[in-house]
Amino acid sequence: MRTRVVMLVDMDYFFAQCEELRNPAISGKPVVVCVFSGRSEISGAVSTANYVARSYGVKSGMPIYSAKRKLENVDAAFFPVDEKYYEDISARVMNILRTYADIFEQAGIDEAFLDVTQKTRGQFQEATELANKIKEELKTQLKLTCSIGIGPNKLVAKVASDERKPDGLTVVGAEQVQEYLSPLNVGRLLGVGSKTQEKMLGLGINTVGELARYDTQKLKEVFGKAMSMYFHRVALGIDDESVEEKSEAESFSRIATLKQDSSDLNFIMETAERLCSEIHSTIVNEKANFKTVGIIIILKDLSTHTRSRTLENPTNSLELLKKNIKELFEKFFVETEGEARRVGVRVSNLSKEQKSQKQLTSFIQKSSG
Ligand code: DCP
Ligand code: CA
Ligand code: CA
Repeated sequence: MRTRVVMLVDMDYFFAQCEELRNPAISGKPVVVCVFSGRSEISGAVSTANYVARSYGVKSGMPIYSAKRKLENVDAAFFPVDEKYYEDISARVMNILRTYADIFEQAGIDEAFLDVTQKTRGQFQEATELANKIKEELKTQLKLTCSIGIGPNKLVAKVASDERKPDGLTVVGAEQVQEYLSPLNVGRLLGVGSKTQEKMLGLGINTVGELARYDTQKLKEVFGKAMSMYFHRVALGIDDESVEEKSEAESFSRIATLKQDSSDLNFIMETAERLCSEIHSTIVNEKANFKTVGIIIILKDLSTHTRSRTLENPTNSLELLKKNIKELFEKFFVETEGEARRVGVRVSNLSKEQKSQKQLTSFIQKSSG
């Protein structure tokens, strides 16, 4: 596989930086963004804090009262989270980032992977210049700072983006991966939470280099086959996951007119099954999964009705689609009088299919401990 150049752009202290943006008066003060639980005036947790507040020991996830205590007698600003506003800023950030990438993948509200292999002709030097341009544009257009990591894959780019913050830029060339990762604390790796780190410490593993050299058989005994294989590869800086554009569409639907008006389930399902198959092809083409399935019914009197249900897990199964659609139609005609003229099928709540089982993201979810 030829060398890729992958960038991870992560906004600095994002929610707090957004608050600074619209409240210029708080400039230079500690800023704490809080998720108030509503039980008492200060119950809840810190969502994030700017770097001034962090210098007092304030951290994401800590109880609000702890943050207040750390900032006692300090002129600090506390805000409740305003997700809608941050999403609006996020969309502007992403629109700028998108223009710099060959392939663009938003990975969270404040971060995105950019595959820039073609744009930079595989040159890390060119990628560095590109990263500086991105930083410049975010500063002039939006007055926001970010930290950027560049590496030969997502894993290295992500770790590197955390290296220098705020307003950092860290470049790890394909030949420098081992050298760069080896001395780092294992806690820096995606998927190594505090519990996992503790277990590794118990095995005498402190650094990524020590993890890479650790006996894989012994690792297996502690963490199981899948996780130990993942840890081993990650410690070596190996990651083949591609940067992938997420499906733009929010739903897919098909609708058709019945040969005759009907409330007969079997008759309706003949048409509905065809629609399911059509949607299924689209889903497979788009490499997408759906989690919500729905039906659309236009009755003889031209009134439109919709019903939907959300499944437990995302899927691309045609069988599951047909089964759920059938149940929805069945339920509809039990509850509702009338004959259908047109019927439709819809899937939504879409996500991109994970092609490899060893996807980083699927592992983080499993190993959040
Ligand atoms: N967030 C949150 N609770 C957490 C972690 C994060 O509500 N435990 C929210 C607030 C953050 C945003 O997500 O601003 C992005 O998370 P990051 O982990 O990227 O953290 P920040 O952007 O706040 O800080 P950093 O400068 O370290 O990236
Ligand atoms: Ca961030
Ligand atoms: Ca982030």
